[in-house]
Amino acid sequence: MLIGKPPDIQSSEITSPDQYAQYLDRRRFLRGAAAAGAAALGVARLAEIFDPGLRAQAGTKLETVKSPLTTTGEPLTSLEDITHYNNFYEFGVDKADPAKNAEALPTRPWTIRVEGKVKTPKTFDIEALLKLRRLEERVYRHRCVEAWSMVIPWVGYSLSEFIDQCDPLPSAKYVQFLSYYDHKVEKWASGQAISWPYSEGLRMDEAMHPLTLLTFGLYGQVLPNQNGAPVRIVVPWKYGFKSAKSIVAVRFLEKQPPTTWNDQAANEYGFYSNVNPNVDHPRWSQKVERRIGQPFYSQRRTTLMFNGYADQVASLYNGMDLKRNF
Ligand SMILES: Nc1nc2c(c(=O)[nH]1)N[C@H]1C(S)=C(S)[C@@H](COP(=O)(O)O)O[C@H]1N2
Ligand SMILES: [Mo]
Repeated sequence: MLIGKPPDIQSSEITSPDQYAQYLDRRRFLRGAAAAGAAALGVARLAEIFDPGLRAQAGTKLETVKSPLTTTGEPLTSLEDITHYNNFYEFGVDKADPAKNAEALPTRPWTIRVEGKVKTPKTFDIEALLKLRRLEERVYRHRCVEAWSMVIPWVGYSLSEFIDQCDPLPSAKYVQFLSYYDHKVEKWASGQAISWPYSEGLRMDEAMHPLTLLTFGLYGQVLPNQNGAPVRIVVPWKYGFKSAKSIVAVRFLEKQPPTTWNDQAANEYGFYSNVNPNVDHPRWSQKVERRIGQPFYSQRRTTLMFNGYADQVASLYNGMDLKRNF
């Protein structure tokens, strides 16, 4: 039997989370039907019956509670923009590439390896992580170092809840996050001058801060692959590149870990990378940002210190020169 590529709905036609879910349902259905060779059955749930793993895919609803740590009342960026204007270099360098290519990412089975300065190294399965704590919906501002921003309703719980399960030793001063990397899957990565896997890191107190989110979803649904499925980090007071996607390992370390963008250009991307309008990037200003998806007359906004989270996080950096430690 021959079933071709699912007839792609133009992404411009997708406007609401519900429509997006329907679109994904349809794709899952078609895939499942192809696998079963039973398209004629025409049952929407067919895919799930034949492949329970598909339930874990983007668009699946997640049960959430509202979080008091939702820190903005600004209008949300549309699901369309959040899922079609991405940085995920493993799947290509253009903003539109991850939406086209990240379908190749196998999000099940999935585990996170915990290594380094811990009582005992362990491996956590994604299903266990999803059940570890109640999932919260948290709306955060998202500020890319490229001076654009969004407002995103993430789903997850504080990374500290996970770190507590890892039993780090007192000697653990930093945490490193490593993203999934397979050059056969992420064919777009090998042509780039980056040494994969994507690596990011935080100081232990930053990682333990309640705002730092272990993230499983957005808009009440499982993360779309292009946004870092099935699990990623979100650190809302730092430039977006600190928020590693699709993580497979968490390492507790005594020393500051090497990180991808800092390795690329240490003078442009510091280890801390706190959003700071007073420290310009060598090639552009960080004083203003362009809010994606807003009408042109309201796109330009003043960038706020620590991306607007100064009240919560400024004390982490007491006594530090933030121009030197950029
Ligand atoms: N593994 C990995 N993680 C990554 C990136 C990447 O290229 N690879 N890009 C970073 C950058 S620069 C940003 S702005 C955010 C973008 O997240 P979003 O696409 O969900 O908005 O992911 C960050 N995490
Ligand atoms: Mo970014």
